Amino acid sequence: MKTKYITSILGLLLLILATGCTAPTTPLVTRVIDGDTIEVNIAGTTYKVRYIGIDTPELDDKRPEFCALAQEATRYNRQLVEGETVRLEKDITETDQYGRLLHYVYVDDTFVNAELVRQGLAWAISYPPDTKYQGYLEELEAEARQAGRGIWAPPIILPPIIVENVQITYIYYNGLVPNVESDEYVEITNLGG
Ligand SMILES: [Ca+2]
Repeated sequence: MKTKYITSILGLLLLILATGCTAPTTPLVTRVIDGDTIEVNIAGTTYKVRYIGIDTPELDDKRPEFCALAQEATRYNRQLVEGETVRLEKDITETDQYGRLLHYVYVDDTFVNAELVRQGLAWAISYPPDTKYQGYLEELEAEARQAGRGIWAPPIILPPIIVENVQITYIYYNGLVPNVESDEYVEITNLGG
């Protein structure tokens, strides 16, 4: 009776050792920070991962249209990777200036960086020397732009804003291209005599 008891305790211990003490080495996504940054757990350690080859709008952007797209990119990223085990592929550089791991991220056959660009929720941005898939990402960006998805949605006409006798008739922001404002302009009407 006693021997049987000890045997079962030993069996239980072995089971715990076999399962609980082996931390999984496959990266598991524990948190989605925004459209292009996640946290992964690899063998018990948490790392921040920044997607490479792309950039998504920032959640703290004061411009409402950028902020809304940042939220949409975060939501879509969450849908793709949250709670999933992923495959991480590096290019040349290991980490950025903030110590984040720089990676292309895959869930099964889905290339996450590319899907964000395809949906118009990320720009294809070249960060040399990490440019392995830049041609492909730019093709997807052209496709998203052509289809007017997300970042590339057609101009939005805002309600009129009147200051003194000057009315801001339309604000166009077709193509929210970072640092390049060429597709954006404001139309003003002078209502005074
Ligand atoms: Ca970003």
